[in-house]
Amino acid sequence: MARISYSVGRPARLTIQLVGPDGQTHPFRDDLPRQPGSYEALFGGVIDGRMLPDGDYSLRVSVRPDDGSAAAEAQAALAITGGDTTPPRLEGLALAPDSFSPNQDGMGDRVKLSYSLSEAAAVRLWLETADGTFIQDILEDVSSADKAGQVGPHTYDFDGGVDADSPPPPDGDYLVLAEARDSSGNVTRQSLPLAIRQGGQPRAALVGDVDWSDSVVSVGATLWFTVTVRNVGATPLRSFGPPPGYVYDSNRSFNQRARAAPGYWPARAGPRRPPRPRGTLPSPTAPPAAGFPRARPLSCCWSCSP
Ligand SMILES: [Ca+2]
Repeated sequence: MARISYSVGRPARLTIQLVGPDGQTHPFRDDLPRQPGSYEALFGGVIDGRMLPDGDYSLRVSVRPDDGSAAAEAQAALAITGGDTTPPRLEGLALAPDSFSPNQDGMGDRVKLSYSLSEAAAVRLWLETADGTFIQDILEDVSSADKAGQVGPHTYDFDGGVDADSPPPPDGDYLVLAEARDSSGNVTRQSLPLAIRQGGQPRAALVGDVDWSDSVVSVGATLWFTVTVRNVGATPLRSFGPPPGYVYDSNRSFNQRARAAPGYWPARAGPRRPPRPRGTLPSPTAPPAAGFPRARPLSCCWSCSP
């Protein structure tokens, strides 16, 4: 690490450059404002995320006073030897899928990111808009590696923050930025597009009371109940489990049924079922009572309800 010390006698603009053996100029500080005083700058050989090649350089410090008086310049020789010019690589950086719907409805709620790091480096992933506005960091799946930043494979599981009960970023087109910085200061940055569609926090509310068929159930009889759920959020909700009208018995539970027939089933919020006289429970396969809506096809979800 080279320490560059200088003093400025009056308000001025400062520029520090390194001129290489090939005559190429590398700006280290470019026309920065400086008030009178003493300054130090530490230079590790890296400019714009890349270590300069080994060689004999000319360090040029120049100031341009704000009052328009004559500019001043000082030079010093600076040799770079044994520099690490190899940047870290995020090999196979991939994102799947490239469009998702972080809304906890069980479909397309997550994105997997993966890469293999070529050398130990500090790695950071984040989401930003197309115009470069930072949105949020994407944290590594701790189970994917013994230690962050080590050589080898790494995976990330991104849910937009919904699992932590935070609102996901608004629907739109984004970029996932991945940056790796090795101990020498070499930086690699890559980006991948990521779209968010129908993101949001699921919000449901029960409408009215649960409508029980009876308050007493004799042995072998069936207890019916009807509950109306309304989507009070801004994103689709999806139910899962057996379809409306499914009859459990003492040998079956919700979880067992869900395993036997995995998938998503429709539910519909609608007019409440009219009161049924006691002792007239319908067969599970009987048509719905008048005024009670039939189940919709499987392509429907709660948010489709009027
Ligand atoms: Ca989803």
